[in-house]
Amino acid sequence: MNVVIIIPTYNEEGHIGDTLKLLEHEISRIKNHVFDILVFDSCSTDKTIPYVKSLQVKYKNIHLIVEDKKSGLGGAYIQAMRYVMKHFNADIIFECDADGSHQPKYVPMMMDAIEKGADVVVGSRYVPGGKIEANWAFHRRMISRVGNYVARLFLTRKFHDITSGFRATKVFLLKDIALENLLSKNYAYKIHLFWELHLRTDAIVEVPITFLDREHGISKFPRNNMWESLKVVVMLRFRKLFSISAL
Ligand SMILES: Nc1nc2c(ncn2[C@@H]2O[C@H](COP(=O)(O)OP(=O)(O)O)[C@@H](O)[C@H]2O)c(=O)[nH]1
Ligand SMILES: [Mg+2]
Repeated sequence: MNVVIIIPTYNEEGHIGDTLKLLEHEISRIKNHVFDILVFDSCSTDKTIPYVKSLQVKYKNIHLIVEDKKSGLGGAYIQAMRYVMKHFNADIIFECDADGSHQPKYVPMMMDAIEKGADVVVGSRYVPGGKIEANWAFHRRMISRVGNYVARLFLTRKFHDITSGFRATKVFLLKDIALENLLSKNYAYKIHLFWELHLRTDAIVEVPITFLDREHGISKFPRNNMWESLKVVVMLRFRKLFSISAL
């Protein structure tokens, strides 16, 4: 299969080098699939962009797109996914943070789940065996826990980590979704995208991961995204209630 790992970046000079090198190490050990990495940057003002460019000299499968104006995490992913669907012959798209929280060592396990028939694999912090390292900032940990709790309460109890940002998804599903119409262009896009995916397939598997805290830089999670996430959850429930069709 052809796999593209999308890494969104905004000022990740402290991490992007290690993340890319670790990913290259993991994917070099997987012989039966072809991997590309697409870094989608939103005009980082630090050394993220030159750092990625320097690694492109060594690793020919690293691609870089820099958008003109910061459009938010969802905006970045929507553009990156549409680019991949247009320009790569990809079967699988990974969503993966740049800051080391999503450990590349889980990529082989996630690909195993795909090989066994999963359409969507979620790196899950909230299934048995999964965890978040204790040093993740208290407020960030609470937002994640409460966000997941509310999303599960209003949407579906079937899954445990609806807001995980570490996922592998079959492209045929993404092609069926009008990504530009997702209700959020920021972090809450994850909830809506997951909702649309679960309407289209039963083959969603959660695999346990240990989520590490970033060692450098700061979280880019905008505080007001808590309310946006709540709004998205309520709107999705409302749509379901009144049988308003999926995207
Ligand atoms: N391209 C792009 N990436 C972003 C944006 N906001 C956050 N990111 C990236 O999304 C990932 C998750 O962000 P992070 O700050 O670690 O959020 P947290 O872990 O949820 O607190 C990181 O790789 C960030 O660099 C954005 O506006 N554009
Ligand atoms: Mg992070």
